[in-house]
Amino acid sequence: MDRGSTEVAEPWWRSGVVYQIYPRSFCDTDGDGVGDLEGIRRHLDHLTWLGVDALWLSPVYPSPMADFGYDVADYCDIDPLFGSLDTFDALVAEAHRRDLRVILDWVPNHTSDQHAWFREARSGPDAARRDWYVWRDPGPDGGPPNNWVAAFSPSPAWTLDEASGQYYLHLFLPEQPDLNWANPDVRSAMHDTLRFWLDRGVDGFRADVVHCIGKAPALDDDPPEYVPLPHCILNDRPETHPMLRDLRRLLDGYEGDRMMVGEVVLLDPALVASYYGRGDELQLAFNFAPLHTAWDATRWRDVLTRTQAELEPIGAWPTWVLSNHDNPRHRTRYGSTARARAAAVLLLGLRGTPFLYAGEELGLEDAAVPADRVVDPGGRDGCRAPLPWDASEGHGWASLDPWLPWPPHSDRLDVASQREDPDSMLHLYRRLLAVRRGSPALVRGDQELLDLPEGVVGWRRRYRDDVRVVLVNFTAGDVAVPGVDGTVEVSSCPERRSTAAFDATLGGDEAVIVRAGP
Ligand code: TEU
Repeated sequence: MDRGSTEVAEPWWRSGVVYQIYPRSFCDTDGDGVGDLEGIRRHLDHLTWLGVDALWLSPVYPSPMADFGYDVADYCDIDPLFGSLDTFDALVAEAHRRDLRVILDWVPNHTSDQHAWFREARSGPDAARRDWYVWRDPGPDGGPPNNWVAAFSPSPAWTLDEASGQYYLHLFLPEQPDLNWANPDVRSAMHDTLRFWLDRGVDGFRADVVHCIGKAPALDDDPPEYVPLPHCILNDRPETHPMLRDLRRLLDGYEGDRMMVGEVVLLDPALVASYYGRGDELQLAFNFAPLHTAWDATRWRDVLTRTQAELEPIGAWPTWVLSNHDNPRHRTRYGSTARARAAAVLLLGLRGTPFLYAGEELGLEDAAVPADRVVDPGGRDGCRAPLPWDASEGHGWASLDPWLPWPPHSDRLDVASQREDPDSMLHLYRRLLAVRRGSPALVRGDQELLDLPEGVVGWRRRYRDDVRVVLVNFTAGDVAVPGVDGTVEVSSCPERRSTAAFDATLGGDEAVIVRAGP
């Protein structure tokens, strides 16, 4: 049988690896201390050398930056801080020339309070776009209309508009009023914003807190035992699903596998699973339970088991992410380079689409941000520290004074220094990405969790006759792992020679990919 002819090509968002760029922190070329689109364009070679398939840009739209771009003032333009539509087009064209897909962050749940829509809505109860946002009269005690709590600080998700005496809803900052997706004009205007970028050639979107767009019509109180959890991590409504089906139809109307990965901040894989619909809602949804799982074999086995049990039966393709711009980096959370290296093997050995966060391939830790340099209302500055490109004082940035302090050890964890060192974290990621790309089992194979000694989690990936076993030792000491035969294709441990037969022992905090068979 000619196997080649029976292969069905996987869409890129299933077979590929996505690299998240936080544009403010990637590379500054104009000397204002903030990264820009030109800085991304100049470093596309880093991404192709590394071997990722797509880049996701955190928001680059015009914004007052109350939430560093997640407060969008205009969905159809680029903030001058980052460049222009022309520099954006040039970036997409160059990325595509290198076979890199580009996905944009799309922020559907809320706009900036400086968006023209909200300025108009706020002008009075009779404003044409009043109902584009969520307004309510005060509650019976004159306070907020319900008990919902905003993110970032335990304060009400409502702000009183003195002029009209009504409150408006914001699940995040008061500068981020929630759009009213129950209004068909809002849905249609937001669909237009997607078309604007799809027509420009972007390959898809990461949809910010997309599980929040549908809200209970009565805006009922959250159960008192959940307060003061922010409402954004509780909102899980049937109203959202038809909205997602509309978005899916819109994307499917375009050529070329356009996709949407939804940020679903519900920490239970069973809840996340529902956002894939019956294959007619999100193509991908983030699953953050693993990101919040400590370096512990029992907990990891549990979260892998639950994820597989929820997603596999419905044919939903998983996603894996250990770091992003909202959480301490996993190098910082896990506390050692050895663990961060093992985590890289784990992340790239799982069935599903991995998302890397710029700088994790360097093993960066969070920056220590002194009190007088804190800028984020959500306390997330540490993981947003700038990326060091070389060991010089300015680390390849056009300004010596970037908007946040450098992360620790920037003069040895920089890209240029690590490229010189074959044992570096950077080379480990590159090797893992190459090994993954070269193995149908790792890209598209099934996944079976193995019964292994305490402290070790592992799984077998298989596609036809291609087989890999991934083993992760979550303990600090050696563990014997009998019964896995084959050659070590990659190890997190620089001391272990790859291409050697697996000797049935894992070192402390070591992870390996074993290629089964001789
Ligand atoms: O984040 C959603 C969200 O709820 C969080 O991850 C949030 O950062 C965390 O709960 C704070 O502890 C998304 C974006 O990723 C984030 O950067 C934005 O601030 C937020 O939405 C609002 O748009």
